[in-house]
Amino acid sequence: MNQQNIEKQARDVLSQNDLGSWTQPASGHYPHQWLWDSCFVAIGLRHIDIERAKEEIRSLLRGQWQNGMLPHILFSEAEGYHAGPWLWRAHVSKNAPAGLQTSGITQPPVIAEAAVRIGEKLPAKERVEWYKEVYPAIAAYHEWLYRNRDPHRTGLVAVVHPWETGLDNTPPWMELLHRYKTIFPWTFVDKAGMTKFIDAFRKDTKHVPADQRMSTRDLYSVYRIVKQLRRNKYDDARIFKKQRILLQDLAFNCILIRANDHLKDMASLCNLALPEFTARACDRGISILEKFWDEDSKEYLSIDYRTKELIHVDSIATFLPLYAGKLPPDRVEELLQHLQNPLKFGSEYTVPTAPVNSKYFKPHCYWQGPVWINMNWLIIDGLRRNNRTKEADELKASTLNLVSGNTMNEYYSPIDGSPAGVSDFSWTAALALDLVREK
Ligand code: 2M8
Repeated sequence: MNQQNIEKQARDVLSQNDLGSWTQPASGHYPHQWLWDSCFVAIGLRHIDIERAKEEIRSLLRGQWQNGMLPHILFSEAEGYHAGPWLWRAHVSKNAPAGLQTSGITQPPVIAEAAVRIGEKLPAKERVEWYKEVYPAIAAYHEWLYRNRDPHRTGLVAVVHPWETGLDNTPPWMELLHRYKTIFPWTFVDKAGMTKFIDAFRKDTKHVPADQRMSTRDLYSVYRIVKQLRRNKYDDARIFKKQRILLQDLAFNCILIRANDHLKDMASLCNLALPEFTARACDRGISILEKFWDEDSKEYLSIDYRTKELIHVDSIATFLPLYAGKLPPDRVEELLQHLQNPLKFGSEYTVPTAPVNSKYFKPHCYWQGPVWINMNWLIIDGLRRNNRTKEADELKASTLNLVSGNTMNEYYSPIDGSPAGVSDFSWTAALALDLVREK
């Protein structure tokens, strides 16, 4: 592995995608600002330009809604993106910000992690100033999540759209989606040979081959959920009353639990109080993850909010409890068995986003198989904090090898390591850089 080569490539990709105070995930295909992408970008940028890394976070906060939500996309003027402002029409909500177009949903709450990683690089006095600057907005965001997305106070938050998980077509979500019939007459469309005609309207497959993305049918179901959210004016109380599909997503909750720890550290350093619901979540810590544990398969799984049942479809999310906090050693062992099992997640290039024996597995299809660098980064961090240094080092080395022999792509095949998705992808660059610089 050539660390200098990685660093050079990473800097080039980041500067190419830098639009002044924020970074697009990739030019052409993703010309707007995404919530968790910018957080990962800031984690990498802190090594080359700490002030610019702060700007990346500040620019995300421009989009905060009045109720505390941080939207998953902040739109620029660029056109051509398949789910642009016209789809969301976020202004139907009284909470949407003025003077800026955003989506109406959120994404995994990595922002406290990014703020703290930047803070670690600052001298003590500046660190306190930095935390004081961003803490109120991030605390309001966590509080919104617990207040609005956990109406029955279960301790777990629910997501209202697959894009909120960041793992767009992750198997558990698609499983839920397929359980319900759509009104659209797909069977007729298929039989009449009209699918190709409908495919032609897709904008999301302009820069990547269609077989690397969701099926047209799934994509239209996903758009339909946006339409429902819009009709409910992005009002969580209405959405929780009416919407059929809601998911207590494992990955999202693990990231939030880790983020709560970071928020707590920021608060204590600045002598600030945690808001009510977030403080309660901090006290509960990772004990709440027991709800996700399936004793039969010895895996963590997501929960269908409506039926309260585990969804028996596994995905890479099963490893994110390692990132959430310190697990009992026997649990860590169980997870490592899955990680190293060649029939599941122990593919030639790890970690696949769906196990190779899953009915959903496709080596090049988005979040149903390919290796994504942000997922590896979270798992490496989790392994370290669970005292599995050897396994963390191995995964770090294989991740950097994958990137260094290739271009910085959106994702890679777990079978042969070939790069796929869009090229020159920002978080691949930023997190590879962070892994290279990790002490
Ligand atoms: C992908 O998601 C967007 C919708 O948000 C899309 O498919 O158009 C996902 O990979 C998501 O995790 C990521 O944040 C976004 C931008 O990179 O692209």
